[in-house]
Amino acid sequence: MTRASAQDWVDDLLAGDRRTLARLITRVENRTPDSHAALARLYPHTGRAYLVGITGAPGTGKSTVVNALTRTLREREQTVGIIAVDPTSPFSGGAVLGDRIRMVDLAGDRGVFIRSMANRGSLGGLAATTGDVARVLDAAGFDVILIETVGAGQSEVDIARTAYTTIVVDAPGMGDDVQAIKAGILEIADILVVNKADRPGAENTVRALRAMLELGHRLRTNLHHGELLARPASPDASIYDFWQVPILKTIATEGEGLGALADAIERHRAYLADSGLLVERQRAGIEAELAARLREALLDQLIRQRTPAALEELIERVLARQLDPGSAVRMLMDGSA
Ligand SMILES: Nc1nc2c(ncn2[C@@H]2O[C@H](COP(=O)(O)OP(=O)(O)OP(=O)(O)O)[C@@H](O)[C@H]2O)c(=O)[nH]1
Ligand SMILES: [Mg+2]
Repeated sequence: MTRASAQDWVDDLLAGDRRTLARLITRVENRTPDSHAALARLYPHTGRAYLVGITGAPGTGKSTVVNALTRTLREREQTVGIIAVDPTSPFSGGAVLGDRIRMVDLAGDRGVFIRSMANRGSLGGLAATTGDVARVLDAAGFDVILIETVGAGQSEVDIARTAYTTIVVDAPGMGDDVQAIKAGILEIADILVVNKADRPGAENTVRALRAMLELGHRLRTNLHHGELLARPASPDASIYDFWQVPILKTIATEGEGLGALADAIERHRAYLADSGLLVERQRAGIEAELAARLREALLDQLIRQRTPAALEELIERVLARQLDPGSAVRMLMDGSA
């Protein structure tokens, strides 16, 4: 893609061409050097879409919730872009086919675009790529972008966090009362969903989640008081922290409870906009993204400047206790290694 053709691609994308959309996403996903020009050109056309993250333990029904929520949003005349970040299979190294099969019934609708992304290798890179794919969908004019990740680790939680509203999905009968707690993702939930409410134990899951929320809220309140006492003049955004995380029950396979979920997303969106927190979240997101990209670029650059043998030698010296890891890094930085 030359600079001129990057402009053509972006023009076609803005004009609503679906083939261009799919091809551009593939290039962005593969991080081809020429996709950077297209991303730079389409960036001024982004910032209109509303980003919603859906995360939770494996098998809680995230994809089914995304599917059913998409139907509800379509009934409300909103267009929906979906990014499903699949866990890497240690065997195939590819995307989980099941997601595509379950979501295929949405595929005929021009107001919906679904992209499955395999999580190959670096998760830090995946977070950046997911953000870029979301920007392509944003520029293409989708009203809402749903990003599904398995809440299995910090990096995947970070991906969900790039969204403005984060939904954490739990379900009864997952072998543990509250699966979400184990992954430490409760803190990032703006909305909690107990899916599979048709199953026994749904009420217990709701109760357990409510107890965890109340405990977390008390801890946070104490912390805020501590901060406020220490820095009374600080215009801390936490004074706006009065969003009550709703716990909603859904039966995604039956499409039940999805209207209430769509309403909750709308309420949270209004809350973020009115409190000024939306801009805060966006600014924090940009800061985190710049830091992550810089870290990756610098690491890349430093490693590319050296031969594998030189790095190997450095590792051997650290292993032999001739050099400590901190000094090894300083030598890499100042070029003496
Ligand atoms: N009984 C019942 N089953 C459901 C419900 N929602 C989803 N399921 C089933 O739960 C299983 C897992 O659903 P998925 O939507 O693939 O779950 P997921 O969280 O996306 O799974 P991963 O992406 O693999 O982590 C499927 O067999 C669904 O049919 C529900 O509300 N009730
Ligand atoms: Mg899924």
